[in-house]
Amino acid sequence: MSPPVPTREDYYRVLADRLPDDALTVTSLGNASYLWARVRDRPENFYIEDAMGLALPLALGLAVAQPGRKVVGVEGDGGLLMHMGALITVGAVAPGNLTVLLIQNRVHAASGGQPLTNQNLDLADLARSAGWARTENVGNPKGFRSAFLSALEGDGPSFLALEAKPDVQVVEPPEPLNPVVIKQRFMEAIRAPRYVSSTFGRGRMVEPPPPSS
Ligand SMILES: Cc1ncc(C[n+]2csc(CCOP(=O)(O)OP(=O)(O)O)c2C)c(N)n1
Repeated sequence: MSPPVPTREDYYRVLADRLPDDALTVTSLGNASYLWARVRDRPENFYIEDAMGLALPLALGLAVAQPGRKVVGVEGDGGLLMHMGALITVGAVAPGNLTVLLIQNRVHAASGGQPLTNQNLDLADLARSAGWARTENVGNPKGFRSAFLSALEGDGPSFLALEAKPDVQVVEPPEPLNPVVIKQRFMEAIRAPRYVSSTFGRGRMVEPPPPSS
């Protein structure tokens, strides 16, 4: 009998256990974010709502902007297929501090479980040919634990495709995710400068105030 396919939560438990305190996470829409908010909510989490396939490009931008921190992006396989160009761009930019966890459930879970256009792609192989430094297909939480530690210790970008059971049932986040609040909380946590616009595009970047003691 073949071993049971792990759930997204099985992997998230390992992630919560092993994530460095100052690491940034970007999670894709649906349960990718709702469940992560339940397992380990923190200001350094950026939860995406609705925009499919944008966890990877956003994580790439953060990794480049914050080279001193580890950045972990969680993307869905449907989202990756929709925005395949991002896979190629990461390979070209090659930020060493970026790790992407691909939840490979082979369906569009958050919209009801429709099968992917192609359920048999070896996405880790695609990432490898695009120039990612580390790529691995992972089938269980134990394998994930060691692959994730190696990814954190070594130079990336790392792409770990995690074989997971589809979770069509929507998980309730601890509270409704408000995109504006999520963005502001995240920007404060990473002390990101704020863009203040003015007429005719002459905006300026404003440094955040010093942290209150
Ligand atoms: C551009 C776009 N197209 C379609 C949708 C509708 N939609 C919401 S979730 C989803 C499926 C996401 O699948 P996947 O990225 O594989 O993540 P999973 O839910 O399986 O973890 C779809 C098609 C959307 N939000 N955005």
